[in-house]
Amino acid sequence: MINNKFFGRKRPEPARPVPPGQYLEDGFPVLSAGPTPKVDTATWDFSIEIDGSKIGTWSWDQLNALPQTDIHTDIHCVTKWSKQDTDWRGVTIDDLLKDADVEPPTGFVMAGCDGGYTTNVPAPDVLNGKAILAHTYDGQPLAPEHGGPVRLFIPHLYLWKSAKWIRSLTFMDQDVPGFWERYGYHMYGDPWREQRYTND
Ligand SMILES: Nc1nc2c(c(=O)[nH]1)N[C@H]1C(S)=C(S)[C@@H](COP(=O)(O)O)O[C@H]1N2
Ligand SMILES: [Mo]
Repeated sequence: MINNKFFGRKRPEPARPVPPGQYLEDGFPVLSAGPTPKVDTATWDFSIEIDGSKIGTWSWDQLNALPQTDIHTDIHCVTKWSKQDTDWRGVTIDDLLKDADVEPPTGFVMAGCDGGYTTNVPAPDVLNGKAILAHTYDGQPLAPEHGGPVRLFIPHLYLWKSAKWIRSLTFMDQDVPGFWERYGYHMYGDPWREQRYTND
């Protein structure tokens, strides 16, 4: 067998197609708009608001006591790198809503984070197992620079929608632009339709 290493370091071969305009990355680049905040799991909490009312707040221990969901998937950053076969563990938004005993909301949702970052997605895109609050990556606690202790993870959209250091989800009727969306990033961000910027 001919070993790729013989020819020097190469970009990995895709195990399956990557979205248009993307290349494969085998490292895990860090992209943050500001410094990595210090988040203490002893005081951390996460809350969900629907139409102006807080329907639930969870501590770190409460989050970990809920059913845990594993996601094995590819991830796609708008800066054009994709990474295949990544492993994440966390709690689905469905299980949080079930725990709060509320019906799945409609409309849109804004993610809020320590450090002030925000990002918006339609409500259905965080329901039906499509998104988790991730606390584990590749079997290890999620590193602070990648959003640990807890980040939102929405793998079917560009990674800027996966808000690091998440503290809240706010469901509402209107689709309001978040941090990067206000600077011209797409309101939805489907990598397979190459929705990078506002008019894509
Ligand atoms: N809170 C917060 N979440 C964030 C960001 C950020 O700056 N702050 N950057 C976003 C962007 S633009 C990308 S591409 C991904 C990068 O995630 P990574 O650093 O784990 O690769 O996080 C997203 N989530
Ligand atoms: Mo990004």
